[in-house]
Amino acid sequence: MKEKINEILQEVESFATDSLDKLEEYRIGYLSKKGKIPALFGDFKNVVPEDRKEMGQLLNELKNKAQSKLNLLKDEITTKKETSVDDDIDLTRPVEFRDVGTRHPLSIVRRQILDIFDRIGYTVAEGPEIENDWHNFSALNFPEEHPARDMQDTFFVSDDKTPSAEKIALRTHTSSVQARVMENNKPPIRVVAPGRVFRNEAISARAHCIFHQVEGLYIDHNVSFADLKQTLYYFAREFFGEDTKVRFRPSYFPFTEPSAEMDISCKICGGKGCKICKYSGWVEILGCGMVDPNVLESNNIDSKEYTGFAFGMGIERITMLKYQINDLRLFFENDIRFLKQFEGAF
Ligand code: 2NM
Repeated sequence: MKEKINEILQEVESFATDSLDKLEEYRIGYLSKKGKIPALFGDFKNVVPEDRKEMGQLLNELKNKAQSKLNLLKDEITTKKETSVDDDIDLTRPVEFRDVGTRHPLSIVRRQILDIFDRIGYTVAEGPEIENDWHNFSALNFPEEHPARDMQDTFFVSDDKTPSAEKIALRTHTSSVQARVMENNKPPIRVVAPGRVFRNEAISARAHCIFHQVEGLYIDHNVSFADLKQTLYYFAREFFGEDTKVRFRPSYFPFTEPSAEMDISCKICGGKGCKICKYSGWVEILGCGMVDPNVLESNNIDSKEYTGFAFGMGIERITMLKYQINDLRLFFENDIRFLKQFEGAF
């Protein structure tokens, strides 16, 4: 009996396969009801009582070893199958880049704008998105009762219960950056300030509570309205094309006097009139004006010695005009089908 057990034990221990069929043969041969091991259990009744304890132990050991071998091989074979590489796959095939994003159209246009102003000597200035009342409003000649200072229009970070004496809000324009530039630099000043701004508005196809601006500021001796017009005419032609016409209409902003809005001839219909320009042949692209002497004085610049002009434009707005995008919300969704259309743009 003992010899028989050792013989089968050796067979079990030396058994190896990577085929499930062979493994099934092994199971039937050793472990099934008619297999060799149960047969040995059948012979157990013939063992003399003195040997029964030892034989019982050996038999149980054999049965356990055979069973765990079965389990082990089964595991090995099935996991190998799952992770094995199919010979039909061509490993040398180049990787296909699918659904990769692109540079965002707003980033593309921001860069184009900054580039155009860089060529005529403007540097880029940046500042905080969370701003105090002074830089966002007071230094820019916004009167104490101006509606922009209202809860309805501005997102306030501080409230009556905030321990700080300062009123803190999300900047509503990047003019706050210009205020900081004036505060810290002597003229001549020539800067553009790109950035995110925040206004408490309901989101629609035409408005969003977060959008992007580029504002410009030029301060020096003898800066005139003619300088402003020529600079912005240069910008319009560079950005929208050489055949672009411009016109200025009087307007109002707290920080400039006089103030104006600049229109360009409609790029869609060439000025003949269409839905985009509301059949006027013109579309508004920016606001501008001569910096109000109060603004210069608030920022320690002598308004008798210096004059300046400033302008501001919404990046979303002029991107929509340039690429004929009709819904502002597309800029915030990052839908790959939208972004793909700007592939290759810089
Ligand atoms: C605009 C329109 C007109 C502007 C004014 C200033 C500053 F800081 F100099 F006072 N920065 N930007 C300005 C002027 C902005 O945006 C529609």
